[in-house]
Amino acid sequence: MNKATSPKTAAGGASTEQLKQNIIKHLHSSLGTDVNKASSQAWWRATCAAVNEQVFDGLRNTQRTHYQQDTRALHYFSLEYLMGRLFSNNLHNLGLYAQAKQALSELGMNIADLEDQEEDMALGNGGLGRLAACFIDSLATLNYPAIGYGIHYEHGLFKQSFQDGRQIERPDSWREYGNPWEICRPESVQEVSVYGYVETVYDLQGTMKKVWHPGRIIKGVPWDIPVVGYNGSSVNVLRLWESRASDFFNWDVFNSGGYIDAARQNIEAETISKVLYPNDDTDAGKELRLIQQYFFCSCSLKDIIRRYKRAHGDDWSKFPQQVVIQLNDTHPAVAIPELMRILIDRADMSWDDAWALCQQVFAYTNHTLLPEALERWPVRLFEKVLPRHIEIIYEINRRFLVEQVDVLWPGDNAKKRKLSIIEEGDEPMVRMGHLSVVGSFKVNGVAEIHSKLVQSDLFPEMVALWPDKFTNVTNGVTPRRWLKACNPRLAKLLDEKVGSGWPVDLKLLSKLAEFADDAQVQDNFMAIKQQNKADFAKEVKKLTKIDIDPAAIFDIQIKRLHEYKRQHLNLLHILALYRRILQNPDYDMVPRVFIFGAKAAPGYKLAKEIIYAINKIADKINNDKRVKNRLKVVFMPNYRVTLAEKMIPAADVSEQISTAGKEASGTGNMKLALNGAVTVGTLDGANIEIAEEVGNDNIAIFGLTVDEVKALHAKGYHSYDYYHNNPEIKAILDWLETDYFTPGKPGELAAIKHSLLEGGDPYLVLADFESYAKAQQQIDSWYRDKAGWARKAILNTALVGKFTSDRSIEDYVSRVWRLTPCKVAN
Ligand code: C3B
Ligand code: PLP
Repeated sequence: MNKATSPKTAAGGASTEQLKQNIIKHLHSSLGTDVNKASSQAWWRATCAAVNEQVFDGLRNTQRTHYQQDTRALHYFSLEYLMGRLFSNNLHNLGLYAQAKQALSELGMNIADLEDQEEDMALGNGGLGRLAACFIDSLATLNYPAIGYGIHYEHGLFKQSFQDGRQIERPDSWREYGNPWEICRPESVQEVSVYGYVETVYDLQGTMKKVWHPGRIIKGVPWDIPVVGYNGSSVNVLRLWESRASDFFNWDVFNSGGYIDAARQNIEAETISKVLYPNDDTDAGKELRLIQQYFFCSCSLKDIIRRYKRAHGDDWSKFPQQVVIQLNDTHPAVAIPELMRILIDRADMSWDDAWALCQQVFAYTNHTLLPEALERWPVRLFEKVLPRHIEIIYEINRRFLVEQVDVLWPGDNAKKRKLSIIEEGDEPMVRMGHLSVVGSFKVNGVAEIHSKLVQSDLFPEMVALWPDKFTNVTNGVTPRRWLKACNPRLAKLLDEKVGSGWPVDLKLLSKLAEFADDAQVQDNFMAIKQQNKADFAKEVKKLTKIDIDPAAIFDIQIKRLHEYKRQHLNLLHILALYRRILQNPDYDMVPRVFIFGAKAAPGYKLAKEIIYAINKIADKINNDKRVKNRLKVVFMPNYRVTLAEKMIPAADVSEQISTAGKEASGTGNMKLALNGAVTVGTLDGANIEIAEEVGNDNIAIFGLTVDEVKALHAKGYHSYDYYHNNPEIKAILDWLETDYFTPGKPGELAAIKHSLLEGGDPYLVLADFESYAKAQQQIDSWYRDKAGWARKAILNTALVGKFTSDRSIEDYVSRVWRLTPCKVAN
């Protein structure tokens, strides 16, 4: 291994022997058991404790260095962090994986069995939460002072299973028996107020002051999860807040005999951090969700201010130099009026000074254009939950309309209505996107095309007001977790071919392109893919009892279930293939296994119907002898980070088939390409940039472009035309209404047909069907040419170096955050 880039063995350079002794020490002293009777859980925990000795050394060093150097730091505010497991990640980042594997093996344990003892930390829904997890990995790796703030949910994203093909949700209790990676910090508890009323008072000089008399006070208890950078030098922190009642009992109520009432208040306070909302679009309107947002923003701001004051006392002038806060979508936008409140009501700052400060601190990332995901909160709800904040929002809005909008568009009331942070109507609403743009110094989208659409379609007037405010930062993924740790065979080949520096300099992978036509490298590359597929086939057998053949094309669509992501387009094409096979028993196709992984939001009916249809159709096809194994369909239950880590290295084909303009970026697309899968995709989100990098010969692009989608909608889209004009589409949709796939129960799968016909097919599934089927045909013919396919797969891995989250972070640093790396001495 190259010395300059190999991860250091962590502090003290633990040897295998030391590690063994430490694991046994922790079996004894932390777990109270011994080698003869310890369970796998106990072995896992003892190993975590041994690893933590090194993690905590790094944490202390990092915090000391940042404190001594009084560094400017990034504060990432996110309601979601989809971390997955930390065991192998921490070992890899500390450079200890091989030693730990060896140490455990000498102790008679298999490291993979221990890895399976860990529950996923699934405190997020999908792309947005996983992005946050990749970003904090890169921030630590690049030695940027940064802290992630969020909620310490007791229950993460629900666990999914299938009963007769239907999704069943069960609660996720990821830390039922405690989580070895976290540290409770009672010394940094914060209190947060909600409800109540605002009183206007005047001091002796006659100056008006607003006094908020809260109705309830909640305690925020921080839990710190160390975030170990690759090479172990910086260890940053993810600080997650848990809610508790501010006093265990409300003594007044208790003393007057209201024991039950007092206990109930306790439960209500704890409810705030109880569960993650399982929607990946919006839950606006739900009081608890607004309280969650405010709770973690308020705790985090107070934490930041506490730390700032320790170094700078009451001198606020350096605050914007020291603190930058990134709002991960609008979910934490209430931090803007909260900081204003703290500065004005608590620090006695003038409005102008407070606002000037706020506007230097916040930056906002937009992650979606979907109208249902743009958060809007009823003013009524704000008045009830955050009565002081709604006043502040009104004042922010008043000044914005008078000082900005009316200056650029004098007397233009339509513009004012459109730009107002408060949407008028029977039920006035607070527009959190508008608030975020007005209160931030930078606004970015997450892929080139998305950032353009944010500017042209979502906030064109804001761009006219502040052209320099808007920018792009294309998403990325951490190659440590998403290649080195999850695909060790490929990682080894890359070490050999391009050197071992690629995990921190992913562009080095481009050197692999030189070997794209080298028969030996092609064989090696495809042999690795084959082994990964064989491993995954065993997993499929274990979890679903379905046999799949690793010689077939593994065609994978993994992501949340959403109409815009169009799993049903994939399904219609599967039905088309099945029908062609039935009509022509000799139908010639390369055997293909279509594999899905997706959770549907529990309240999203059609999404659940799509899951049911895929499962029912899979049942039929997988058991139909006439298919002769040309076609298999598998729906993996409980898609999550840990499953993604097994699926991605085994994929030949990556399905990225959203309606153009709807997927802001995608990050699964990057992970699959990085692991050598060929994308079938629309010109949407980051697919466009992937195509630019890998070249059109190495990706199967299909479908309407963003402009064509707009033109079609403008002209008037009639999905019935496609139904009537394309006999294959008609036959497939009609098939769904029969009882062919649900014997004795005709119509059980009809919801999909109805959404595409009577429902108007809002995501243009039928419009893109023909072009999609052609792209799939293309994949089939590409795959028949073995060397040609190997070349494409290799070039996908070689040419997607741009999509490391390290590059995204450097883009944020230069375009938004202005941070300086801070090397931490061991
Ligand atoms: C997602 C978007 O849907 C993806 O296109 C994007 O890659 C990721 O964010 C990360 O930027 N997203 C999400 O997961 N949840 C939301 N509420 C909004 C967007
Ligand atoms: N869910 C999990 C577990 C992931 O790992 C990812 C990204 O890889 C996503 C969701 C987001 O997938 P996509 O970008 O395809 O929406």
